[in-house]
Amino acid sequence: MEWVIALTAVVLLITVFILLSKAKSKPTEHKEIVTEKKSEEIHVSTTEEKRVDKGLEKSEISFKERLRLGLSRSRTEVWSKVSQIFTGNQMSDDHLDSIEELLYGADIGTATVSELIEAVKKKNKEEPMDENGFKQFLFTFLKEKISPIQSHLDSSLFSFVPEAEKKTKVIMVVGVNGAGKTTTIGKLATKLRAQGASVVVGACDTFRAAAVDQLQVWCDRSGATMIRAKEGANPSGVGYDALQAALNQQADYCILDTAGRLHTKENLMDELAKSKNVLKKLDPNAPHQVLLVIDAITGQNALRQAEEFHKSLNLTGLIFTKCDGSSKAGSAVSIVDQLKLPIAYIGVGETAQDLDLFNVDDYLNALLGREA
Ligand SMILES: Nc1nc2c(ncn2[C@@H]2O[C@H](COP(=O)(O)OP(=O)(O)O)[C@@H](O)[C@H]2O)c(=O)[nH]1
Ligand SMILES: [Mg+2]
Repeated sequence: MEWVIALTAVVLLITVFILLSKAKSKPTEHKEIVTEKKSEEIHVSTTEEKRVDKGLEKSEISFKERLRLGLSRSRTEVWSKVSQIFTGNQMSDDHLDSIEELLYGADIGTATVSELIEAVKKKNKEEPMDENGFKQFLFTFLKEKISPIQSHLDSSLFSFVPEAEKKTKVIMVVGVNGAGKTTTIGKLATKLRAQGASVVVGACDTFRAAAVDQLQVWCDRSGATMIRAKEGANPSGVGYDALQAALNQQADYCILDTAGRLHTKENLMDELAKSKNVLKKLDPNAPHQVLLVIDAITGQNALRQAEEFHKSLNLTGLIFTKCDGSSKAGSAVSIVDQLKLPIAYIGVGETAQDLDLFNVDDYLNALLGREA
């Protein structure tokens, strides 16, 4: 009998010991996962969560997923609220008011909102919509607004195809201070170099030495040639020299960084126009692209900016940056619609992999939280 009690006590002791050691190791495992997620965005979709939990490096995440991750603020703070409006019912006048409010909150602009609301009313009369019907309607409406304008985009902006006759494509990048011009050029040079293109970058922001150094780092890393001048040098001269170097080297691309300026400063806008025109001495068709960088957080105010830049420079397209840092990523739709200018690239972070061409379907799916 005594030995039975002793054996039971031993078994009990072993069980307690195993349970204690399991309890000790669990919180550590959990802590690691939580810390890992903290460094990522807070609102991540299920697929992304799985990838992060699996310990995949951020560099292994595709651009589509980065876009979804980057637009999570706009999605959760604005667009996903469509579901709360409907609560299972069909659309009523109350719903319409809430939808109008949501669209203004998304900063998509008065003209586009009015047009959208009119179209919703008409469609709902013909065929009453529920939540899914409305989401589908929204997707189609927004897509039809921007797709025709996006179709004018020159594909050589994002994919390099070697041609028998070497021609240097000149891209001038402009915008207000801090919009993301230099970073975007760094990312773009990296992407084009990775496709085998030869790239010359002109550091025409001669006002700030730090901006030139920042660009030098990107160029050194990507293998692009950088043309720089002394601080305070004439920016038009640097642009000219950069294009001359690009033509001498028969480079595929010549990308010009410019100093940020406020669209209201007439003298600075004139200087930019001069920098653009001086390039024509070397190539009458240069620059082939003049792209305005817009920080997503600017929302509808970007319209005024863009109109002024367009007046001085005849822009060919836009670059929409920092979509990851704002809930206003949806404003891209009305900006494209109002200006009739396509978005060439969209930026959702600070690394080279966080920039890619603006794909309407991917952007709208990420914004509205639809499965592709
Ligand atoms: N989160 C985020 N930051 C960005 C993005 N693009 C640029 N930035 C940051 O914005 C800041 C200003 O960028 P910069 O390229 O120097 O702007 P510039 O004055 O227009 O040349 C830098 O800290 C960049 O790292 C983006 O898409 N997402
Ligand atoms: Mg800069």
